[in-house]
Amino acid sequence: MGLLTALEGGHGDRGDAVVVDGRAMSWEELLGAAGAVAERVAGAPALAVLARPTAETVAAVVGGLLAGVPVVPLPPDSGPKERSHILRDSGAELLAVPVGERAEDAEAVPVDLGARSSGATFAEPAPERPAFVLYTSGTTGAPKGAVIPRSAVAAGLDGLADAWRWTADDTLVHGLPLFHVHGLVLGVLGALRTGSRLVHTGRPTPGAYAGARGSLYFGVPTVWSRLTADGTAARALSGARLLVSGSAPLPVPVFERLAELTGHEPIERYGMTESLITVSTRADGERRPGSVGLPLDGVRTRLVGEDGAEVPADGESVGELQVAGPTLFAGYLNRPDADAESWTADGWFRTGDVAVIGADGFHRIVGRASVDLIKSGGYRIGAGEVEAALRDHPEVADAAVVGVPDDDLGQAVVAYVIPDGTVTGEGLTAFVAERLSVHKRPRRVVLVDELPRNAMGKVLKKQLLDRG
Ligand code: MLC
Ligand code: AMP
Repeated sequence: MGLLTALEGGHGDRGDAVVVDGRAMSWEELLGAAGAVAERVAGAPALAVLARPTAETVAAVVGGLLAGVPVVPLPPDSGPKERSHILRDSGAELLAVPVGERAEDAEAVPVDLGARSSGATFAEPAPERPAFVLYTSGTTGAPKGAVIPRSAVAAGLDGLADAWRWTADDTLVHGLPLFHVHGLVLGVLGALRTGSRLVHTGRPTPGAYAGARGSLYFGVPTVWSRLTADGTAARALSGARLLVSGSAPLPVPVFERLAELTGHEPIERYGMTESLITVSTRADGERRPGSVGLPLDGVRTRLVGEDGAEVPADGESVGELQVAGPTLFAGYLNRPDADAESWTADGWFRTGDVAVIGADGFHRIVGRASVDLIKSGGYRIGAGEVEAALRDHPEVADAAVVGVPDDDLGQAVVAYVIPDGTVTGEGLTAFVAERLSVHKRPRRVVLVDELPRNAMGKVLKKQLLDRG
């Protein structure tokens, strides 16, 4: 059986199995449109998909997966610098776009929701074949392509179905972007594998969540925190079965307020692009504020100290979280250097997150090893990539970017810039937004005469963070 077991299993008679931003499709329609894409792209080395939150995006992704062609989601707002990097690095010459749209830098594959496949069938690709190449930020440089095997997607989704008792009886609701693990792998493929109905709300606003009448809701902490600020919308979720938070730490007050307003203690789960979801609290278990719970079925975790020795799971000792198991990616595309840094000699993946594990196995994420990976609204943003974009400006002498604690976004991107001319903060924000995805632009630019540095010349980001 294929990756999208329920979809391919032919439960085709539900008229609104997938609703994206108001556009409803039955599974039969989805399979028809996706089948036409699959016939068009079969044999290609990769298929980039312009990943707007639309039904066309879902059909294009499913088409690539049916044909066994690795799918490369392209953030729809990525500026030319980021976009050309993703297309070039992934080797994707085809770009799926809604029918009638053109693509200037790739061969357009038109996605037509009215199309029907000619009925060609495709052999199920080998489990080790890549399902996706997902571009994700490191601390420096351009985003890296994480190669995600089909077997990892299958294992990850089955682990979550088990932990969350996620079945075809659920209606999944979310409004997250369709180019990351959360919104795309869990939020679309999870529904098509378990057979649950999917309602994608276009944007993850409190009003849209309240109106969607789902049983299972996904959100990043910013979404949950904004929902709790709207008591009426939050109370509308009291009829749901499960609220799930992830992609960044859920503040304890938001957990508590959500429980108070909806009657549901949220599930918190932890993961990464590279590992998919590895740790979660369970539908039938304790949901502890500030804790991400237990490893999913088949996943192994350990904590390692700075000296390389394993740290005890005693609820107090802190170490870098390392993970192993069937949900892990195969490596970074074209980046043996990044692979060498990320994998240990004995085959564990170094998450870069710092954690504590209790004697009862519960995991608590306490921070990140590097200040240069920022999480803002659940988006992962590399300080180095934003700094490089700022330095491309002719009137910037130097720049340092930090993630400042922020009640709404978790962290906000703040840039300290030494100007070399008359440039303004606003001008620089717009300059970054034109080059990279818009969520990477600084929320605030502080113009300074110099940056604090240590004797080696390295910028002291801790000092910048202390300035706020
Ligand atoms: C934003 N705006 C700015 C700005 N930044 N304007 C000027 N300067 C800036 N620096 C604008 C926006 O364009 C928007 O305008 C308005 O301000 C509000 O922006 P916002 O505060 O960013 O809110 P919003 O756009 O609503 O975004 C919040 C959010 C979003 C939570 C919806 O951050 C989001 O979708 N996050 C999800 C990220 C995600 O899915 N991560 C998963 C990674 S996978 P306008 O005009 O548009 O209103 C992963 C693995 C795992 O992590 O574990 O899941
Ligand atoms: P990404 O690659 O965008 O998927 O981001 C992965 C990172 O998000 C992880 O390395 C963590 O730092 C962070 N993250 C995801 N889920 C959680 C969570 N529940 N609590 C804390 N951090 C999280």
